[in-house]
Amino acid sequence: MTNTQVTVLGLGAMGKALAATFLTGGVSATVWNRTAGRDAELVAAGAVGAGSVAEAIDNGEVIIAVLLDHASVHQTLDPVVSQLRGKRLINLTSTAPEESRELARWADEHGIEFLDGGIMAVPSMIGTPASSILYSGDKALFEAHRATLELLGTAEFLGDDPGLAALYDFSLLSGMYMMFAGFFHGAAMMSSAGVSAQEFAQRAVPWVTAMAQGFPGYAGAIDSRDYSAEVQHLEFQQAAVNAIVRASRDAGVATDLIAPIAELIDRQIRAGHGAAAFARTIEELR
Ligand code: FVH
Repeated sequence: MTNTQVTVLGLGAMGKALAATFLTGGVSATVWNRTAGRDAELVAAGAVGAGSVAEAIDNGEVIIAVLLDHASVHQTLDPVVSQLRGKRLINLTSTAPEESRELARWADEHGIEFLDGGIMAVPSMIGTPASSILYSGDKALFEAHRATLELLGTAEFLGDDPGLAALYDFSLLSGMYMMFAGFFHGAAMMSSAGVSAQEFAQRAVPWVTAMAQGFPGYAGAIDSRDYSAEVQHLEFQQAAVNAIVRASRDAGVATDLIAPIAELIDRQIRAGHGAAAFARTIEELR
């Protein structure tokens, strides 16, 4: 139990999960949502339901914004900026790194302490050991409220750059989206043979899990820029990916997802790197 007075702005699926977890952990929480009436369960569980953003901010020492996006954070906080002076603002809204940095500058200009966070969890995971939240920005703010933040999930401070947590968040999410899209592509191919997505998933989970073990090896090549390869060089990968493109077409599956990977490999080969390792395709991206 901590004695911090927390205010949660935004009672979507995530805001509700955060507020409920604070209450379960014995933290006093005031809650507010743009659309009225979404606080009923939380109020029944002990939260103070604020009738306005201004009232919600007045009640809180630490203000947590968990809104839709960067624009909604400004739409909510700009009108009450003078009241935020001297308060501590933690932004858990998914904002792009530059947007988090902009919020940090805005907060600084108005005398508001600011910490940004990236939630690496879905609402049902909040408050469980599977939940992790990455933070960056004001370290003193993080340390002062670490115990409260730990109620939500593992709390990790990454550095002073207020955009760093969001950069990690969005980089991890990019991997997630491409992984899911890869699964959809494979499932579409398998459906051409009447295999259900459920059946395909049974094989895809252990396969992708095993393949993820290759990340550290790729990372070593990327960090050192040593792309020498004894086997499975880019010309080998080109043949493999082109075969997947053909197999996709034969199965009547659109190549929108796989074709760009073939294109990255082709460009590297055209640039004279056919004997290099697959990891060299990162040079087409950065
Ligand atoms: N849900 C998840 O799995 C992910 C996990 C990782 C982090 N994200 C981010 O968390 C932010 C909130 O997500 P959410 O799941 O709570 O989202 P919704 O259920 O759609 O609720 C959105 C809330 O934002 C309010 N809102 C929207 N626009 C405005 C605005 N212009 N001014 C004030 N509030 C606004 C909305 O209010 P209302 O529509 O009920 O009036 C909801 O409270 C988000 O950044 C995720 O990317 C969640």
